Amino acid sequence: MKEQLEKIRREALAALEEAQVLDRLNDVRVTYLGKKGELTQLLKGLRDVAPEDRPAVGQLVNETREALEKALEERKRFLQEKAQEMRLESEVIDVTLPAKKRQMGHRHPNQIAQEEVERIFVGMGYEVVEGPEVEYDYYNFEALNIPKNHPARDEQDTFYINDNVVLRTQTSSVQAHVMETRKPPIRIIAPGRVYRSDEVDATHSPSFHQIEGLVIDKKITFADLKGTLAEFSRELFGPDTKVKFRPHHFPFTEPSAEVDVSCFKCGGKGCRFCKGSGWIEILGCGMVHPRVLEMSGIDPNEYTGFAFGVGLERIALLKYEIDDMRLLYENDVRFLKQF
Ligand code: 2U9
Repeated sequence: MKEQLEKIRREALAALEEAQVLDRLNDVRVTYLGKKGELTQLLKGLRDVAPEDRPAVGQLVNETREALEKALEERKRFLQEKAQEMRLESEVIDVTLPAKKRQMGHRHPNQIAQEEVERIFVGMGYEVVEGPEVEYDYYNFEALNIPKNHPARDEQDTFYINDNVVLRTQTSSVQAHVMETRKPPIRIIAPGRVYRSDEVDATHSPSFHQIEGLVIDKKITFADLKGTLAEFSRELFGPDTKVKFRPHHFPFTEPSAEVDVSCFKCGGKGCRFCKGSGWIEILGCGMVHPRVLEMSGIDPNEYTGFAFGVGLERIALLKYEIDDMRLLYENDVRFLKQF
């Protein structure tokens, strides 16, 4: 039995020595020290040993078990340390390597144009208001004096969600909400994305951006409108900019006008940029139609107001001399970072 014990001890120690990974150590423990392990089996044979020899043999078995357990623990610690060392070595960071270059983002030309227009009007005391892009037909059309049978309702122009809900075609819907919920004086601008069922080309897109403005108070006149938009044009295109108001028609304003600014490339003499005319069209405007005021619960005998609308893409294209609107939507960083 003594020899058997010696043999187990030798074999077990050799197996431990050979074990290179922690999992293997467990196999060795099960083989020699486990419930059905070799040492346990040997212990069962103790009953065949002469009673007088049992204490000595028993002690020998225990010594062997203790020795193996100790060796197992030591090997375990050794393998754990080795694994830790290997992990640290593989995870080492070379702090001397050059850092990855971080790509800086860039404001989109539309965003730059929007912030510029906002800055000018906020400077004149306007408040910036936003509203939903999915809108009730009522706020997008009816409240702006565009009833169901109006030609401006041409189905071609609008994305309908259902009979009563549309993707807004203008941010005027935001102003219609404000008029309904607030009392004058009102002085707001509403920037945002709008949708029209247009084919994509160099000057059209089914989704573009506007800023619309609305002022309502007692004694607001067309002179206030002219002064405000002339000041806006000078801020945006330079102090020598002249403005020209051409009569126009919008259902929500009366009278209505389109505004041209003197060409900021040639100063109004006429060049390729302004197609020889000396003028560039930039926005539409007018005095808020009395029926629009009435529909929102504002008395047109007491209050008057003016409104205007600017296409932001148009401003961005003009300011940066970009000749194709599609470039604004392709998200090519090489293009966008020029502005
Ligand atoms: C209310 C009443 C009237 C907003 C206005 C325009 C004229 C206009 C265009 C500019 C270029 C749309 O993006 S565009 O195609 N807009 O010409 N917008 S007056 O009139 C309003 C707004 C709100 C309650």
